[in-house]
Amino acid sequence: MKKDLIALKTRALEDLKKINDISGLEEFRIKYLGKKGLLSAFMKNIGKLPPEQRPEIGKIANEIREKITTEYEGLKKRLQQKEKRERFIDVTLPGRRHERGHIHPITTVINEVCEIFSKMGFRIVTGPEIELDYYNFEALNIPKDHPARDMQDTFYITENLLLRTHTSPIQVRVMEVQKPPVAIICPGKVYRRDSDVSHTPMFHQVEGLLVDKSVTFGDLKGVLTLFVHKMFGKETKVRFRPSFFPFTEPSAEVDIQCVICKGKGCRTCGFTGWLEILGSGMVDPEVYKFVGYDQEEYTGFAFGMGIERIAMLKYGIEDIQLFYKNEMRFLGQFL
Ligand code: 2NM
Repeated sequence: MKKDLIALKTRALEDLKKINDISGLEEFRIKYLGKKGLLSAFMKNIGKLPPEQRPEIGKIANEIREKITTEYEGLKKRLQQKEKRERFIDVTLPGRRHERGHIHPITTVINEVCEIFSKMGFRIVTGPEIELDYYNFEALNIPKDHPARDMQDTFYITENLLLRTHTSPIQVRVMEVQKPPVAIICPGKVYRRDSDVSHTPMFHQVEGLLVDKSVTFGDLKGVLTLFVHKMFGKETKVRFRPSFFPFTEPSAEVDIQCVICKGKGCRTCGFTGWLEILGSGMVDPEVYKFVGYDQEEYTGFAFGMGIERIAMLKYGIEDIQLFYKNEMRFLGQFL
């Protein structure tokens, strides 16, 4: 009996050590100290002992109950204090800072380009990113077997529906419903199926179109030279280099003197001293057939540029992927 009591005490104190919350402690109380608990069961059995043993065993039992109760109360107090500490809110702690939002550098460059052309009288027009094959290719004189239509470049949704690969379809849509004079500037997202270190599957373009009576290649050169001077500074040298697009004839690519090495030759300009910044040309009369313009009455020029490229040159950024990683240490430089 005495041995059993000592064993019970040891077991109780061991159990108590393992308890780390109030609900565990309540289980302990019921098991050992409760009315139907182990200690009460012992106490009831004392009456069955021979009378000469009762006082000694009774005394030990009482001492053990007191010891367990004291330990139980002590742990209860400590656990209650711990819970209180965990609920406590320190109102003097500084709040968590939230970054203030700002305009993305690509948006800033789009806005700058659009403002320059706005001031020259161009109207800003946007259009759908999901386009018909007809507006993205057909009406732009890009034939069915042209490499630009290849599955490798275009995200097709169905046979006739695709993600636009340039913003020119906006211009076709405008020409369909508005007769000249037309002077529009069309910013937006475009999609192409190439992604490697120097390409992203989505990027931004701004394209422009001006059609009227007697618009010349001289007008194209004048407008685009003015744009370059406003965008990169009046001292920036410009050159027009013959090129080819299915929707313009003649076509020209516009280069500026390298903004990094000032024309001396460096890694950025491939040691040519020049950087290509946009494509342009006189709108091919074939395009006018699709929109119902009289080729004898009207001429016009169009141009297009990739905004990421302009932004990289303007800010000296080497990695195009940085625009889309949402790293605040990068984006935070353009507040
Ligand atoms: C470019 C380069 C040259 C262009 C042509 C047209 C349209 F609709 F008038 F035919 N829009 N955009 C064009 C011309 C775009 O981007 C490099």
